[in-house]
Amino acid sequence: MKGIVSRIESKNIYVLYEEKEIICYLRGRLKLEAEWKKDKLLYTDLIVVGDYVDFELNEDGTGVIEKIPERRNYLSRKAPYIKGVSEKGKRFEQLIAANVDYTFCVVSVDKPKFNNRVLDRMLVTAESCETTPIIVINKYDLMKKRKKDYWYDLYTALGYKVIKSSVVTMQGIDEIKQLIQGKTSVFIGHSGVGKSSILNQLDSKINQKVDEISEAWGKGKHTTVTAQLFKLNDNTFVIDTPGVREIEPYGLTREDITHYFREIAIVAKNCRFNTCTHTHEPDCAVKTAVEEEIIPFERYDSYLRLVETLDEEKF
Ligand SMILES: Nc1nc2c(ncn2[C@@H]2O[C@H](COP(=O)(O)OP(=O)(O)O)[C@@H](O)[C@H]2O)c(=O)[nH]1
Ligand SMILES: [Mg+2]
Ligand SMILES: [Zn+2]
Repeated sequence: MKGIVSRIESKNIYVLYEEKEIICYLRGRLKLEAEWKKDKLLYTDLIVVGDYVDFELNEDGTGVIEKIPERRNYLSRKAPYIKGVSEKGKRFEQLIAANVDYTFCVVSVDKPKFNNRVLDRMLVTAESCETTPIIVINKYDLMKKRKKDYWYDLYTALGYKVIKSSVVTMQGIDEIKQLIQGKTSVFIGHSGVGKSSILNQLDSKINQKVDEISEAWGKGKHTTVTAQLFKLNDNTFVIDTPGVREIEPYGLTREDITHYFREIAIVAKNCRFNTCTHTHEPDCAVKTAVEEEIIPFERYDSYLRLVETLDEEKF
């Protein structure tokens, strides 16, 4: 029988089959076969939410997964540093979801404060995993007139799809509802930006817990503990993810990062040296473009900081 993984809680793999969740386990043999995958941090990474799996039903109503599924793509991030597991500061890949069309990168105007570097990291993560990023700037009801639309305009100009949303005024919610039709969409973003709140508005089937105390985001509280997939109709799936402190792209080189900062990639072709790091070299077209405000300073700064995290890892 074929189903789709809707959530994973330690060894229990919940598989959605004909609108029911069936608790499945991995055949022991599979775990052995996967031993070579030791560089993948977690055993749960063998299977991830969004995977299509073949399973056999046991008499007690549970199921056994016989085969590790093939994936069209998967969204992953750099796993947090774990003492004893991450040798010599090396960080592993952690899967977030499989077979993803859209990665909704959710940020908020305020509470928590908008942070463009966090957004840029999510964008690079989404694109480098071959998913289409969609930016959601949530809590637009909290937007001060003075700051209005600066970030919306900036990212729209870069060619991203940007949605201004609010679950208070319901601005943008219909647009999200339309976009997700016929797709698998995963919602990522820092804890407290409103991912679960938005999902609750998309379909009456979804009833995710939302942080009740509005200040909870400040304390790093995570109401959503595991990724959870919802099937809205035969070909529409949405995935809520727990808020994480950091979403950093996994396994990228400096060149890759440059590639995903679209406007920097275009301009960098005109640097004098093709090894230009856009920091101290003469005739750097990127620095010139930043000075001339063709490349927004915030994007340049964000780019440099992301590249810096790569350099740190070499030690
Ligand atoms: N003002 C305002 N508050 C929101 C909005 N969306 C969510 N919230 C609040 O933000 C807090 C965190 O929401 P939650 O959905 O749990 O965030 P998540 O951690 O990203 O899933 C809750 O107190 C929500 O009520 C919004 O559009 N405007
Ligand atoms: Mg949540
Ligand atoms: Zn340069």
